[in-house]
This record gives sequence, C-alpha cells and structure tokens, in this order.
Amino acid sequence: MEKNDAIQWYPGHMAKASRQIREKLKLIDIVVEVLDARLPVASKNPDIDQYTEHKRHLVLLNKADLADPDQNQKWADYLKGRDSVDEVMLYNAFDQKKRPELVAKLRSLNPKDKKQLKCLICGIPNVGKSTIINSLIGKKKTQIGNKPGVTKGQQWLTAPDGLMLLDTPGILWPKFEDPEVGVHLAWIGSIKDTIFEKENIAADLLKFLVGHYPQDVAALYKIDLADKRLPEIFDAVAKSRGLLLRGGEYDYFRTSEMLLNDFKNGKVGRITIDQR
Ligand SMILES: Nc1nc2c(ncn2[C@@H]2O[C@H](COP(=O)(O)OP(=O)(O)OP(=O)(O)O)[C@@H](O)[C@H]2O)c(=O)[nH]1
Ligand SMILES: [Mg+2]
Repeated sequence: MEKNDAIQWYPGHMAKASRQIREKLKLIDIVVEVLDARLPVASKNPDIDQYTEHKRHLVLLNKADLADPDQNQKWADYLKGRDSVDEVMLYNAFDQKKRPELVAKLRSLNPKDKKQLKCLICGIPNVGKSTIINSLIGKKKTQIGNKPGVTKGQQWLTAPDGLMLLDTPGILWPKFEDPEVGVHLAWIGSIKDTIFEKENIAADLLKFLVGHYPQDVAALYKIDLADKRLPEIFDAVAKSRGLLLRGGEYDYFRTSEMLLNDFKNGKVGRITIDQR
C-alpha cells in the first residue's frame, strides 16, 4: 500500500457528502445504515455512529443473497445486540418479497407515530443504497451501478407507506488502520480496484476463497485443488478459462480481472469475507 492511498480513498466529494448529511440530520427520523452482508465489519463507516446518537437506527445487511447463509444469521444476531442498534435485517434489494418486512420494521421504529417518516439511507459506496430505495419505491427512480460513486449528490425520494427516503453518496472514512480492509473493500467494489495492483488483490482473493470456500472455487473453474499450492491454482484457473498470452503463457492480468469480477458479481457462490 502506498502512503498516498488515504487521499484517493477519501476524495473531496466524500467530505462534502458527509457534511451535507450532518446538515440534514435534524430532519431525519430513522437512520438506515446499509452494510454489505459479505463484509459486515469492514463495510461499516464508524462515522455513522455519530449520526445515530438521538435517532432510531436500522442496520440493513444488504446483498444477503451473495453472502454465506450461516454467516448471515450469525452476523444478524450479533449486530442486534449492539447498543445503538434498534433493528437489524438481512436484505436483498432485488427480492420484492423482502419489501413488506422492511416497511414494517421502519414503521415499527416510528418515533412519534408520524405519518411521514424521513429515513436517511447511508453507508459506504456500492453497498446498494440506491437499489434499496428503488425496491421501496417499486420503480427504478435512482441510478445504480456495480462500481463506487454512482450517486453523486443527495436526493429525497417519496415511497409508498408514508416513507421519505434520502439517497446519499457512499462515504468512506479518511484512514484505514488495517490495510487489509482496503483490499476487502476493493473486492466488493466499494473502492476502485485500480488503486491496487490487480494481480495482488486477485491473488489475495483466491487465497481467501481457497481457504474458506474451496468447493465453490473447484466447482466454478472445474479444477481439482488437491495437492495444489496457490500459484498452481492460479494457473489452473487461467487454464480453465483459456486465458493465455500469445506466447502460450498464462495471462495473469486477465485472470486477475476475471477472478475479481466473478467474486463481485456473486458467481463464485455465497461468500462472507468477515467471518464470525
Ligand atoms: N446481488 C445483489 N446485488 C445488489 C443488491 N443491492 C444492490 N446490488 C447491486 O450492487 C451494485 C451497487 O448498487 P447501488 O444501489 O448503485 O449502490 P450504492 O450504495 O447506491 O452505491 P453508490 O451510489 O456508488 O454509493 C449494483 O450493481 C446493484 O445491482 C442486492 O441486494 N443483491
Ligand atoms: Mg447510490
């Protein structure tokens, strides 16, 4: 990791977005903190705890469809016990069957039996904030995309059931104490993977996957992991996808890109990175 990475992780617009959230806090009834269920610890922006001090606080573990079901339950149970948290829910923003439960939870947190509930939807980039808003409205009203920084500014949206939702740009915190956190955030697409050497973070990812979810790796790439060390597994993945350079050598760059994309898009299987 380079010394200057902190600057790229916390560009000026995030400081601005964070200030704009603080300016709106007085209006907010419920803070909906969106985490990526695959990374419930590292996808938590510690700054959000300041927003929730005098507010109702719902934690949504979104993309639960991409995360390990056993881990999902463990994390949901654990987070429910946290002091400031009123409700926790495992969510999949593309599953409309989950919507009524979320609406019911929001209504149950209704502070003063208000007709109109103002909810702040916040979290780090790419965790699915705008997709959740679309799921609550029932229409594609906000722009979404599988990369960080799709939402550029705040926007109030009206949803049925008396919900007013404030979509906000994803915000990270200025400094990661643990460099691994940065790498994990790149795996889930919350920071640009271009600030790292792709081959390095792909090798780290493959190591994690082989260590924790070997069957998923073997099944997806149709390879036998027995007696293979990591570099041989990397080669086997390249070979299984025919990713070769002109001279017949393995194309490590394209293999790295493919691995990172397969993971980000949930092709490898239901994987949780932060294990509980
Ligand atoms: N599988 C799955 N994908 C999801 C879910 N929610 C969102 N996504 C995908 O995650 C990506 C990011 O979604 P966005 O809604 O743009 O995320 P965001 O938090 O608003 O991101 P920024 O605006 O960049 O901060 C998109 O490719 C969505 O299709 C979910 O519950 N499950
Ligand atoms: Mg967004």
